[in-house]
Amino acid sequence: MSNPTAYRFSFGPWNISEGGDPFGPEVRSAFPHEAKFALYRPLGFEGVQFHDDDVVPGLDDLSPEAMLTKAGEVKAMLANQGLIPEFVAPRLWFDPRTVDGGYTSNSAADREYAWDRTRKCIDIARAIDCKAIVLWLAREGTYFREAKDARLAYQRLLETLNAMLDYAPDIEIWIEPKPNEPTDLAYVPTIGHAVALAYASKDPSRVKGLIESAHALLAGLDPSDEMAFALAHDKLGSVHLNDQNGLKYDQDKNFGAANLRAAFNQVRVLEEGGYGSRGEFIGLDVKAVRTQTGSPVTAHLTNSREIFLRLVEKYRSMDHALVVALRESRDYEALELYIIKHLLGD
Ligand code: 3MF
Ligand code: MG
Repeated sequence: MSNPTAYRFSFGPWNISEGGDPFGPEVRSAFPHEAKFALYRPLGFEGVQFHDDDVVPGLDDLSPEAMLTKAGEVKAMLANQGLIPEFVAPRLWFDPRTVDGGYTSNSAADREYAWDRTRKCIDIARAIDCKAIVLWLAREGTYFREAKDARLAYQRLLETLNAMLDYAPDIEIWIEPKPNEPTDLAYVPTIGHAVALAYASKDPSRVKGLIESAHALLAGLDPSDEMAFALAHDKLGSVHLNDQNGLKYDQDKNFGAANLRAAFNQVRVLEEGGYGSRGEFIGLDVKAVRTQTGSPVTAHLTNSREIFLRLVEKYRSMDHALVVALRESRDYEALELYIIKHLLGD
């Protein structure tokens, strides 16, 4: 194999959480973002995933100057810790003006808020030298399918992409698809939808996707195939590796914790597709479980990273010639047994 990829890893400050869930309050003490930055490198991570208000808390109430001053402080903090901002995502699901979605809201005033907020997000990204904007389209959907004109909603999403591309010719947009939660029915539920929007946009080379393993599973799809589809179109901007035990709430379990073979196949597809060779991050989006004590809790991050790297070793130590031969002879039973034995350490 020529020059195996040396992966770099990222996570977002929300991945070190206090354990609150819809049924109970926080169970661990809060840990400020500034203190979290110092943890990244020692834990084996160099990329930071951000929401706009992770960089500038309360940004809606600040003047543009104050917003950029705060972003400048964060840029200096990252530089001090040797960290790279991987992306900034506009948080369009907290504010009362986003109850019906942002870009697809039925209220013109709320759509205007979503666009203002998106421009601010891009300004913040530029201020911290970050070139990627992630769109997790959280509330762009409905709980009542008749509530919105879906065709119009998709047009509005496309208009937003084009407006973003015009506003900032130096950025890429990575759409993070998810089929449900917090809405019942979300627009852009799969990477296929995201890639179609990318091709329909005015600059397809700057619109890509971010695939989260659990989101693909919640759509009833195989994450490795979703990744392969994006890679085949050179549209895999990043990944959020994690796991999900069936069609439930969004669990964000540790990578490989629910289905090790599916995790192996994600690693295989990423390795085969050359993902990471241009500096793309292995992003994690894993949740700290409520039962874990201590502050901060970080084992879920280091464990997921270790599982990923162990699976990379498994892929690289596989008998690749045997796999080719078994594919050619179509002895898929033997292929499956070989893969499972290899994963078992035989
Ligand atoms: C939701 C998610 C989000 C996004 C993040 C960045 C909490 O299911 O996965 O993480 O990844 O908002 O877009
Ligand atoms: Mg995610």
